[in-house]
Amino acid sequence: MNDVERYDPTSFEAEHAQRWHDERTYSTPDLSGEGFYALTMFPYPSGDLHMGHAEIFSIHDTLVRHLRMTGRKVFNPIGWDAFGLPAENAARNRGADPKAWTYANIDEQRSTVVRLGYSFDWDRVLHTCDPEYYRWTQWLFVELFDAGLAYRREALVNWDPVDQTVLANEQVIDGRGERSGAIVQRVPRTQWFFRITDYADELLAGLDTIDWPDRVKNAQRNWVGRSEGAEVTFWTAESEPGVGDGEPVVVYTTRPDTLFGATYFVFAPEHPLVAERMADDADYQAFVEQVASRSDVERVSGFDAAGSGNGEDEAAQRAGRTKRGLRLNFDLVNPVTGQPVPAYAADYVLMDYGTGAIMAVPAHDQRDLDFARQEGLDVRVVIAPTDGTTLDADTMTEAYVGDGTMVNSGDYDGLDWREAKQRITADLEAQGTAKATVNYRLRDWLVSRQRSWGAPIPIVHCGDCGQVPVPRDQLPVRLPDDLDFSVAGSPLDLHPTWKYDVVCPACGNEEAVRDVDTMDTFVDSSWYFLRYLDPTSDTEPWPVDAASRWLPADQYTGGVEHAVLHLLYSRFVVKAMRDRGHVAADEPFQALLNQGQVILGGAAMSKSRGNLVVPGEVYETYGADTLRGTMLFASAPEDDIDWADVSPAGMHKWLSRVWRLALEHVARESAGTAQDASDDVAATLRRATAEAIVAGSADFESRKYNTAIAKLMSLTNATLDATRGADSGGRGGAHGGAAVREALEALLTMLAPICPFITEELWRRLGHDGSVHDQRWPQADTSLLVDDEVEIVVQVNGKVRGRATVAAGADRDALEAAAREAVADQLVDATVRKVIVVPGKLVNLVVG
Ligand code: ANZ
Ligand code: ZN
Repeated sequence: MNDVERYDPTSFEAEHAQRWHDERTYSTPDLSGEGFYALTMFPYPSGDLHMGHAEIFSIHDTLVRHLRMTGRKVFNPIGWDAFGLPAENAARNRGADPKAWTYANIDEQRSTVVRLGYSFDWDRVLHTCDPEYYRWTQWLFVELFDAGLAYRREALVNWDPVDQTVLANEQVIDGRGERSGAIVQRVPRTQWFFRITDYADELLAGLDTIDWPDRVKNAQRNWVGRSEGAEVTFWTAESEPGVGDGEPVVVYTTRPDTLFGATYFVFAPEHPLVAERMADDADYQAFVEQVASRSDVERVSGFDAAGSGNGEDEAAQRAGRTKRGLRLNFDLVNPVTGQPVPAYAADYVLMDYGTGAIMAVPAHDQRDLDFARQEGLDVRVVIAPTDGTTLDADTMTEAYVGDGTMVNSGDYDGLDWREAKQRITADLEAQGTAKATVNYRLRDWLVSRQRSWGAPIPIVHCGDCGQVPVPRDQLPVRLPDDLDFSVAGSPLDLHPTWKYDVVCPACGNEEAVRDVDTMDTFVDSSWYFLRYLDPTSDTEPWPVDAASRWLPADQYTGGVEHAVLHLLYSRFVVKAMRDRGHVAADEPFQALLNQGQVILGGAAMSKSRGNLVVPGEVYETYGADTLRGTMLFASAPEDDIDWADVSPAGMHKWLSRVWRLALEHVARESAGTAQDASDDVAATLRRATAEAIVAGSADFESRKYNTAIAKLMSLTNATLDATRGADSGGRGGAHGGAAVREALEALLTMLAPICPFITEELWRRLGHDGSVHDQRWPQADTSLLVDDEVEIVVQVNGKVRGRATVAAGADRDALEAAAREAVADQLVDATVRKVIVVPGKLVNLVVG
């Protein structure tokens, strides 16, 4: 039969897509009761969708459609993360209106999302740049301000000289601005912060309650960076060395046990005591200036961002590592040895961590050892390795950081270092020279940006009242429409009237001015999943009841590049809002799935490298189903996809076979030639169908969509075999009736979440009125799976009298029942006195 219609997805895909969109097929109008909150990271509208979006949405949509078919009520919203720098850059470089640019990109992305059949809830769309949205972002700021969790202070901040803005630490990568690539400078500025550090312990503890990939949890743990140690007091050595003579200097150390090995002492260059004592020293002034041009990351790693290329091996990196230091004009006294040790300023000690000063233990800290070798300073081993090797203080180049016992440490010699850590801390605490402390690497979240395409910070600065939040009922503080992006600096700040056009909300002072900064776009995205619950409300940011029922979202899908920032900020915001009574949940996202990347020929795709594949190329040629199927067949969701290794043509070919198989069957049915196949052929196919359902369902449950597809391909072949076998088997043109239809319907329902269009179309062609997407997930007839059965021997009084077929793993009672049935005729007049069962093998009935 060759005359069935060819598979041409363009003839029906767009139509189904538009219908699903226009009829709001996948809306969840009613958020009462329980359900599954399926959340995917909302896109940034910088142009049309790219392959990364297509991948994550294909994975996410398959997950969602499968859940719906298993009977879950699923809430699956989408929106756009629409504020941000690219719009502003388009305005600056090309004179575009940032608002028009943004909404045009959203329209383009939205129509692609619709065209690809992603089953989002189109009734609850939000854009973070809508005043109806950012009104509530500002409300969030005011809430945090009222709670004492938003505050303003002068700080050394990361200044990006190209983008002309302050960056959060998180946005500085290897000393460079995340977006611009410019070397970031440290400059003092007054900025707004959110007090995320208040939640440091809870942000750590909460990680144990959520189902996220370990690498993401570890990234968060490292970012929070909790360490236990002690603050130990040293004294400056004045004319006569001795404890207590000079000024106290407190250091933070995680290893008080190594105190006897502290052979020198290092201050952050900006440390006030150093600034005071070295005020007249020209070398010092030059040194401080030099250090100011380096970012924290460069300072700690010892690399210049300008010089560090990726791909250098470790040895080359080590060789290139420099610690810039300066000998100071005083010494300090080690409180346990009573000996004076030289003091240095060095850039690898940061001012805003711990106390800004350290005791240096070169034998057991690599940074200290590198510096000691560079400056020719003493090295003293105080921990002897557990494995019995001996460290040579004069020649060692690797600091020893492993386990061991104390040496060269007076009364503490012989103790395990952990024990010594406790005792030394306790002893020094008793003397008043130490205090056990906990430290965090986490810093407060710097949220102000000197940008104009963002949510304005809703604060008025009044000469009399200070910082006054704009009252909630006067929000939003709107962005003006007539910003001039050709100015150097912040267009919002330089707007002729905007910041002056306000009076103090508290006292009416007409001299008051608006805050001219906008919020980091990570603030916008730290709460959008709450707003989805009712994105049009103008009375509240989100409904507290629904939020408490739907949060944490059951599943979040998105890129691992958000392992720290977005995910940590969202967790903080939910916890802070919970403490203000606005939501009951402790966490925003219960489970997290990070998709792999789509790369090409082993490298990241990029426009500048000229190796960019865009979704349009694929779906215009082969259809959306082929794009989706190719994405999911290429790898497990978590693994990267190299587009050079995949075959949309191959996927398209398989879908064409499915198409043909279904239409040929329909033709046979209407021609009346679709009699049942021979018993053997039908039984084989029915069994293949049951197997595919069992194995395929397990793959869907565990999200191994690639192997699920492989099973559906096998089922396609089995179905083809059945129809061919019938053709050639000479059984009177039996082309497969019921068994073939059963196989086809199972195939289509299981393929529906992955390839929603072809399955919808064929479902109709098979004569169904409703949508395949409203079908229940197929159930296998497990009685057909005879592999799961075993044959046992039945004995009567030790002699073999029969055999029985039982389910593998059947229990004693089932085995006995099967055995009695198998030899029922011999038991008629007998009484069974004893039953001996060898599971899976034999039942012996002892009668008498
Ligand atoms: C002595 C020592 C001996 C240290 C040793 C480590 C190993 P975490 O775990 O990250 O908190 N440190 C303290 N303040 C610092 C600063 N402002 N800038 C740079 N380094 C600083 O690291 C704590 C350790 O980092 C501290 O413990 C200190 O070095 C150093 F075998 O003190 B340690
Ligand atoms: Zn005032």
